[in-house]
Amino acid sequence: MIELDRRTFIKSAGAGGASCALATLLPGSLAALEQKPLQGVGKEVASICEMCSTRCPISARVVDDKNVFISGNKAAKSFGGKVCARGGAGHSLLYDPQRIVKPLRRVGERGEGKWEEISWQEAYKTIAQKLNQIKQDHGPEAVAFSSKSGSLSGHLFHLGKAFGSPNTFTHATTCPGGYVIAAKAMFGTKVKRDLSNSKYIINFGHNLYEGINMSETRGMMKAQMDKGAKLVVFEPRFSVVADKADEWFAIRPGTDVTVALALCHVLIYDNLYDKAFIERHVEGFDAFAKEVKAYTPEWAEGISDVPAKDIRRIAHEFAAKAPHAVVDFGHRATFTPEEFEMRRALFAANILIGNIERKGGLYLGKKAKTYNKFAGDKVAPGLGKPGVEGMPKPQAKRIDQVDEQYAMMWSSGGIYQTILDATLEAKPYQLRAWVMSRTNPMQTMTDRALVVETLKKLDFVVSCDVYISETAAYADIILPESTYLERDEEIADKSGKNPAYYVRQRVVETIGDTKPSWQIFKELGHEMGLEQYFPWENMESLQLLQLDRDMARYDEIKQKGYVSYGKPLMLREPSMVAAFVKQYPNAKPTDDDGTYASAMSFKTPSGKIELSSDKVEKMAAGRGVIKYREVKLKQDNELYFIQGKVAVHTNGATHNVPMLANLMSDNGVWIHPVTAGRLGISSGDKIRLTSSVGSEEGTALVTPGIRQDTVFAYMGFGSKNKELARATGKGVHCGNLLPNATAPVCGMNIHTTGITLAKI
Ligand SMILES: Nc1nc2c(c(=O)[nH]1)N[C@H]1C(S)=C(S)[C@@H](COP(=O)(O)OP(=O)(O)OC[C@H]3O[C@@H](n4cnc5c(=O)[nH]c(N)nc54)[C@H](O)[C@@H]3O)O[C@H]1N2
Ligand SMILES: Nc1nc2c(c(=O)[nH]1)N[C@H]1C(S)=C(S)[C@@H](COP(=O)(O)OP(=O)(O)OC[C@H]3O[C@@H](n4cnc5c(=O)[nH]c(N)nc54)[C@H](O)[C@@H]3O)O[C@H]1N2
Ligand code: SF4
Ligand SMILES: [Mo]
Repeated sequence: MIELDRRTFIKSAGAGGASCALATLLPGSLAALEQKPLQGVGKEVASICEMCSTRCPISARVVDDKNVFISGNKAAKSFGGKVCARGGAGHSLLYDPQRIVKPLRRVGERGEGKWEEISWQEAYKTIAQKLNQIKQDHGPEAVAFSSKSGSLSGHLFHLGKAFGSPNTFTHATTCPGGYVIAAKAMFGTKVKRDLSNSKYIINFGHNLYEGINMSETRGMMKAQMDKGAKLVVFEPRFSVVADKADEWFAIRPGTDVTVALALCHVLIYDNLYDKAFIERHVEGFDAFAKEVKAYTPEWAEGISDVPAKDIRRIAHEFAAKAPHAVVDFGHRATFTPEEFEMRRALFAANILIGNIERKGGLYLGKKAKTYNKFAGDKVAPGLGKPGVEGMPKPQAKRIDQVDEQYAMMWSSGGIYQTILDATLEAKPYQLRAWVMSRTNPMQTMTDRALVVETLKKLDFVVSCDVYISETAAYADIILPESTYLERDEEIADKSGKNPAYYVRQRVVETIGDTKPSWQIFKELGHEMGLEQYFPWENMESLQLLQLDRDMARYDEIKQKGYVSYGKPLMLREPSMVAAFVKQYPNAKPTDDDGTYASAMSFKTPSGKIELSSDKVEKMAAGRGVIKYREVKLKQDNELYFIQGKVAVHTNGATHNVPMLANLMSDNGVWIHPVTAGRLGISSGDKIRLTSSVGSEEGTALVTPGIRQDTVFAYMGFGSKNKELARATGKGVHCGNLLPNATAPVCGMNIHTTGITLAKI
């Protein structure tokens, strides 16, 4: 057993080679193993990146037995054969001496940093005994399972369901929940944006040039650089997207909904909207138009600080480029408690100009089944979902389904932060254990102190990670997962305008005693006596089940890594439909106008797009029609505190990856010169940020690129556990300043709050 006390930590962190010195002390870390040459498994292996959950297709090879060179998979055209800086740094994670490569058991208090190495068998046995005991005493629902979505969450949740618990959670309410629930309410399903073909893009704080998604980022670059698209950005600070925009408006945080509604007001009352489209495909227009009457640009200016004349002009410019224009509905949807209304208002502006299934607008994903139906032919093979018969039906209700208004939340997403309420206040019943994988809520949920309290109160906590993350530091057992470069996973659907599949494949032989998620949770399932629910032998047998044992297809996807079928199709785009019909002789006959408009259907109660919704009204009275409600995000004497992504780090995940930590290890706090002057603060000064729940020390970065009433910090910094040595204590910990609050209907965890600032 090795104890890492604060003095040892500071001593080693102060030295030049700090990270290695510390790592040699850490039990279960890679540094403890003999460093052998890297063994690749093939010359060039097509796989999938996991440096962030965008999961871009990559191609990787081992160079000189000691490094992995990663580039984009050229077969995936929209990704341009490229990776971002984080994607290129995968080898730095793989070979990091501080990575954990042995299961660990806590031997001190939670969070104290005392660990011992144990065998996998011992880890499984301990977890199985603990969880089965809790199940026997309190029912399976007393255990929550959480993971960032992806292959890993699939396997963890399968275990959770086999165990009988309904309580499975992804990061949904800290990220996409707002726009996904808004899309479900309006379109009945998720929608995508066709940025690359857009001639006019209106962007509300979607910073694609730092919050990177290779395909969308490149799409927007292409639109701007090759096609001369105009980009208008509403953002409280001068982000990189704002810097590359034609126009930037420093909007007041949390007030985007007013500008979006005012754009809709102008589109409707200046007669700029697509009446034919509305008549044919949209329900609830009249109620919406009536509500929006009061939401004039002048009204919006008073709340958002965006000049009314600009809102009016932008609405006209936007409509002039219709339908090849788009209001980007954003990604991280946690700016305001009114996220549901805000994201619906952004969708509404798109619906009004009829850009649905048009180039440069919004569209629905075309998976094999849909695509083949239109082609009248089996153009793309499907992908099987190997299921297991007789899975137990959970007896208890989910902890987040206490109120009808949250009924649209999908069950493998869930309202993540309700784990805190259920543990601390037994609301709606007592949680007793939390099994998590690839998630670091201590950084990425809100109110760090509350998360600590929750983890301390639980009877049992398991974390599966590649590091002793800030959250894993409070676990009883840590399971070391192999990095993505060392593991195989299922074939995944990557369909966009046409069907596509891709697959993660192991690039190098496993280093250390780590395992992939599918194996960890299967083996744990066996130990828990649930082996009947895990009939597959290994990943290869799972993949073959997905492919209906088609060996030719198996070989193709393993060789290419990414396979797409057919031509891009947007149902209302005449040129695309014409090319499609030409290609497929049995294709469904088109309408008279040469499109598939009449075949467009939506999974809403009316089968149409619902601008206003009876279903929503029944779930949450007063919300059937999109409406503005005032919110108070800060006290009058406070400043808004907002956050965002930085290009060289991912969420609460990469701050200890050596190469990326070297690039950036601190997050200066952006403050406007007028605000800084008033408080006597200069760039480089040590400052204190204080909110209703926490206080953080940081370094000032005085810049005119932010509103006077707002401060900004990149998220994910300032880790407080000593094991994450390269990140510990560096910068402001955003989650420590944010109170835990939940938005209506979509359940989002809110990331904007009020703070006061002072020079130290
Ligand atoms: N390099 C990098 N790329 C990533 C990630 C990463 O961590 N690092 N994470 C990935 C993930 S998980 C996601 S969800 C996406 C997220 O991508 P984005 O949605 O772009 O995420 P953020 O950078 O968190 O937020 C965008 C911007 O919103 C601004 N903002 C804050 N409050 C408001 C407001 O009230 N109104 C407006 N209009 N703007 C506001 C912030 O200043 C920030 O610049 O990025 C993905 N790509
Ligand atoms: N204050 C504030 N909070 C935020 C945000 C913000 O902007 N501000 N952004 C939000 C957004 S958009 C998102 S998506 C969430 C993300 O929050 P989370 O879902 O918590 O995910 P990450 O922070 O991306 O990664 C979590 C953990 O995954 C581990 N990990 C990395 N690779 C692997 C692997 O291959 N296997 C396993 N088992 N573990 C691995 C990392 O070490 C890390 O500890 O955070 C949200 N929280
Ligand atoms: S955006 Fe970058 S880090 Fe994220 S998956 Fe793609 S290449 Fe990897
Ligand atoms: Mo996210």
